[in-house]
Amino acid sequence: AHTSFSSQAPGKERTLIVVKPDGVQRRLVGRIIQRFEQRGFKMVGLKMLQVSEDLLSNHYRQLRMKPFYSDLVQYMTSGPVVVMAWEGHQVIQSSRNMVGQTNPAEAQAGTVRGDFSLHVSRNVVHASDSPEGALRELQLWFRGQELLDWECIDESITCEDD
Ligand code: IDP
Repeated sequence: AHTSFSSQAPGKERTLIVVKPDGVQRRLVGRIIQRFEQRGFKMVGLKMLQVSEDLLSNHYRQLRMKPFYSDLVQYMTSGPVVVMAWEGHQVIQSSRNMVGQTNPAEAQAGTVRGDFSLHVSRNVVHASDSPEGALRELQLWFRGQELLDWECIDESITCEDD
């Protein structure tokens, strides 16, 4: 195994998914992982941690001026989170679709937020929103050695080489 945060290779796109403290408290981690596995994506990194305010202020640096920012920091540091890196064909866009709209009231049924949450300030999960965001966030949350390159035996069946 060797390190890589992103790759230009087709089918090798990577994204960051975080189960937020409410998702961990409510024991939703397994069900969220299951959705990504069943879709056909490959887990390439996984850990549980207590987020520092430093990491969070970097992660959410575009939101520092928002009125809800201090509540967001309190929420995100209220307990452990589970951080994952997932790889696969167009995983960044697909996982945004699987996670649903930021406000659970607007999230479609069938999405994580649409199925498991009610309120925008307790929306269970984070997913990177763009290739630039995914690269930046994977580098922020993981060390290179924590991301693994491995072959999954069904890859040639779930995804044709582009
Ligand atoms: P995203 O998580 O869907 O990418 P962002 O706009 O980047 O949405 O917001 C980051 C997080 O900040 C949201 O997931 C949510 O936890 C929180 N947040 C966003 N808007 C509000 C709000 O209006 N009130 C409270 N919390 C919010």
